[in-house]
Amino acid sequence: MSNPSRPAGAPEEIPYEQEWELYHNSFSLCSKKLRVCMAELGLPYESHHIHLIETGAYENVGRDYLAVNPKGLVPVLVHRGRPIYESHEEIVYAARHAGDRGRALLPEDAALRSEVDHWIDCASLVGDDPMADTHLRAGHCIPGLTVPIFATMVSHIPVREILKGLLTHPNKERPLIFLTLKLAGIERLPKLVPAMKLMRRSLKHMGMHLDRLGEQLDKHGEDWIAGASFSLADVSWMVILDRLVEVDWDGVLWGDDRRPSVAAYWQRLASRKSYREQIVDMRCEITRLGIDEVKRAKREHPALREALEG
Ligand SMILES: N[C@@H](CCC(=O)N[C@@H](CS)C(=O)NCC(=O)O)C(=O)O
Repeated sequence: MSNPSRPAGAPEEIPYEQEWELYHNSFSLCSKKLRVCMAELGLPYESHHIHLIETGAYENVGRDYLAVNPKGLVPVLVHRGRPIYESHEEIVYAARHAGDRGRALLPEDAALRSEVDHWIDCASLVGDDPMADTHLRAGHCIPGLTVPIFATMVSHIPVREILKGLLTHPNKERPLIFLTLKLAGIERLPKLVPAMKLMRRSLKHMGMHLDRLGEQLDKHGEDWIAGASFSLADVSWMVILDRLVEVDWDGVLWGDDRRPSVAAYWQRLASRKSYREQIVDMRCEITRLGIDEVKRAKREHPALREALEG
């Protein structure tokens, strides 16, 4: 099988001990997608947790990890030493190597498969600018909608750690954004005009994607995106909806009887064992604090709530 998304300079082989190994981060949405996928497929793997600055340190741009992914991005899935890049391709690769369970999550029937592919794609972060084209992909709405929790999480990271990224991170924009969020704090988010613009656009477009998701669920009236069977499309959307809940967007997007099919779908996703074990139980302390602090800031500063939710 070809490996089309191998970044320039990436290795063809990585030293390994287990058939499957996963380089991932507890908070990263794409990493959660892989953890849930591997659990649903019943594939055990060796875990290599890599810190990003939002969880405490720029481990992803250290020499050791750049030897795994020269772009410094997680997740990377390694199969018998062969690295696979891009989470939406990694989950398909893993399913293809997981026998009957893989065929259940990635149907062979052509019509069903193209439906699953469509919903995987819509939930993906593709290309070098995953904040562009928010109208095309729900996944591209996620960076903008994550800003409030970035602001609370980064309040627990020392300035000196964030500054290190100016020397080491290949994308200097990232440390600068985190520094700005650290100095402003969540209360002053409404004053950060470009961030607010991105957030509002992302919220509007996420609403449109969720409308389509609701229509898809209503079309067949079954539990999951492609019908009665849980598939990789649901894995991909579990992590999208989880992120919206983490950042307290669920009320505005599917609370108070808005989008009831999406609300019911979320309840089904959240009650899966893979969700509990691979997402909830693996949240780090900084994320747990960040979740509470977004809610508290919105309670204590009605102007902030108004600016975010409009
Ligand atoms: N298209 C890639 C996106 C990977 C990506 O953007 N990963 C983020 C976390 S979700 C990351 O590693 N960010 C760290 C950084 O940019 O420093 C995929 O789907 O795997």
